[in-house]
Amino acid sequence: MKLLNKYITFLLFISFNLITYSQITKDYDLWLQYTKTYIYNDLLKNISLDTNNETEKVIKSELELASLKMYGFKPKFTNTGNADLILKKNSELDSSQKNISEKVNKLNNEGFVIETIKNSGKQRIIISSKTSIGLLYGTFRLLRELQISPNKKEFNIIDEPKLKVRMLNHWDNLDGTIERGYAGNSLWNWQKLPELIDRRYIDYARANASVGINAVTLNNVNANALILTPYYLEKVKALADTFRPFGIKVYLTARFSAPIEIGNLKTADPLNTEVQQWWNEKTNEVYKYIPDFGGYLVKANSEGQPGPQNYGRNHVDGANMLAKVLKPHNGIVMWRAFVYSETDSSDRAKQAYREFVPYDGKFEENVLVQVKNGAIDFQPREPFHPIFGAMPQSKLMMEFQITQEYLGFSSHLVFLPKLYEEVLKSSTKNKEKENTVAQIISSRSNELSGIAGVANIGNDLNWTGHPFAQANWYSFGRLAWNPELNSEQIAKEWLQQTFSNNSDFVASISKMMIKSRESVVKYMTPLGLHHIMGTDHHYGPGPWVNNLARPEWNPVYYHKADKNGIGFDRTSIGSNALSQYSPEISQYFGDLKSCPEEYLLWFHHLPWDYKMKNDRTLWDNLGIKYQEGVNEVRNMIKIWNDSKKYIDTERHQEISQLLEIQLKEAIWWKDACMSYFQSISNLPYPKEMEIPIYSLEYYKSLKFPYAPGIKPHW
Ligand code: GCW
Repeated sequence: MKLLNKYITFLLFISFNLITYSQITKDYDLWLQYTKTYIYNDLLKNISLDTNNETEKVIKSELELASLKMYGFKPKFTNTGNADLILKKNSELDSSQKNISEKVNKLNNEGFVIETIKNSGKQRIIISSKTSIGLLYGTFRLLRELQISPNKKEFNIIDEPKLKVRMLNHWDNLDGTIERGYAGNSLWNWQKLPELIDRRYIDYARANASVGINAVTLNNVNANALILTPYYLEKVKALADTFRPFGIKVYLTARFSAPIEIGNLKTADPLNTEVQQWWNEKTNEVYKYIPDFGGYLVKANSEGQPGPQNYGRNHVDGANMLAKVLKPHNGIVMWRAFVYSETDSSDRAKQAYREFVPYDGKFEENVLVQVKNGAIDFQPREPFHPIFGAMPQSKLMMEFQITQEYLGFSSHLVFLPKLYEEVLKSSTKNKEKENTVAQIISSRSNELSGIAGVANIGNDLNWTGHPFAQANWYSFGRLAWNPELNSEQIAKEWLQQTFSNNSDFVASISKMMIKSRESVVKYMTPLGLHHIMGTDHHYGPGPWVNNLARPEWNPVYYHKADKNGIGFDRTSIGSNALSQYSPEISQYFGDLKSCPEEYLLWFHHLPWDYKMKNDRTLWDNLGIKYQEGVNEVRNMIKIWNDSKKYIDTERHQEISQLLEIQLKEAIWWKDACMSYFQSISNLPYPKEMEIPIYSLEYYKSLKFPYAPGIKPHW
């Protein structure tokens, strides 16, 4: 009996570990699951590929892994024209493949062609590009196609990235914490680098390359100058060496006061020759470690970061000084436009435009001005930043946030491409004219262009804290490659690769993902409300906060609710932030008849009894929207429960549990915000709305000193 018990315990132990192990690897493997397919496909049996460089070795090992997992065999690598799959640079294609070579010739260096040809009576696939990196992208593309459509045998794909720099911005600190990180600590183990190359660095690079991300800034924009010292540069070099075969360049943030902090100079004035000399030497030193170093990302004169204005200089002086020292090395500067003045008491939404637009056309050609998608700060919904329509002579780079600082951290399922798409598709002139944000940031011929996403990646086993947050990393990469892609398509292909190819599953869950962004807007900041979250950590609602040092830090500054009404008047009789848009757009948002309800309180201050399109008052609609948000999360839970049979129990359960957090917090947002707004409007809740569970005092009393993403208050 005793022996039997021991045996059962042993079995339980084994099965528990197997379950845990499979969950861990599935979560860990991201969208590169290469799930076993029972459709026998011999496309990868014999592969012709040179392995002359590190990138080609990466291609080989990815094909081996994928083939083994999907089909159960390892491909044979040959060097003959008889292979099933032939990977060749266009310079190496033979004369019979001239038409493929012509197609490749028209593409940029990272573009590729995948084509099925017939020779010697057999079908073969050719992947061709000008470069090995292009071949790597082509390989990942083929593997995606094979996962999405296991039956497919004929390919006719031509593709190339529309943006040059497709970058993740890690807000990782040298102490291992991540500003606004909700998926654990930093991946970069500075202590053990450069010797220890964690397997995760390689898998991180694979994941990035698979969606075309080719640039990473390793450290926080709230920068620490120490990253530029030899002690760290040696470690940065180890990461750069690891990422290089995957086509990924490393960039660093440059703390503007570094010449003082690590260079022993008295000043960091960009016009001072000693300072210029210091940056020149420092930059040369960086390139000795990392010959293909990408360049510097700079947050200057923003939220306490030092910058040229400390010396009476301006953004152009600062950016161009760095651009000049990077130029000989082909490096670039990404100068952030996320600024709001410590002294300017006017509408914060207007300040970045004011500081930057006068300098249009003055930046060096290797400077990208990095602009957040909206003028405030990564809110669940913001109209596009007016700078996008106002600096035609400058190179503008988009900054999106992938980490969910204002969108429920990594506990809420929110599919962000809907937000990205909305901004990218926004027309800066008028609804009809071709002048979208996507077009503005895309490459004009061969010029420098870029897009950055603030990473949501940490050392959690599943990388992103929430399995569905992996979709945001994936989708950011896909949209960076082609900002015109459709978010629904991206959701579907991500699901197919990550979870299941079952068409019912993909149809219902992609629909749920697509709706999720609007749901979070509804239960957090409906009808154009914004910036009403808790102070510092930004966790949960805090619309009542009114005691912070600067007016624009306080939620009350943004919603301006009083007994008569609510909303921020940005029309000509208000702050006139609308004047920063083109006349057509300004008219569109400014006129109550055309302003979409989604942006109403962003641009208008309206009475509580203002009649909306559904003939109900603004007050009623506020409650209705908050409730809809909550109801939609309930519906997500239902849809997710119904999908149980399609995927593994472990990930299914994990996501169900996370959805419970989302529901709890959606109700909290609704209850706290509506209780607070009711204390001002003194109106009865609309009948559609469930009455708040607790009192306003209760919601106000909640404190979260250990919320993730900030340095804890001990
Ligand atoms: O979104 C805000 C964040 C800060 C961040 C800042 C920025 C890195 O709350 O944590 O700092 O924006 O983008 O610089």
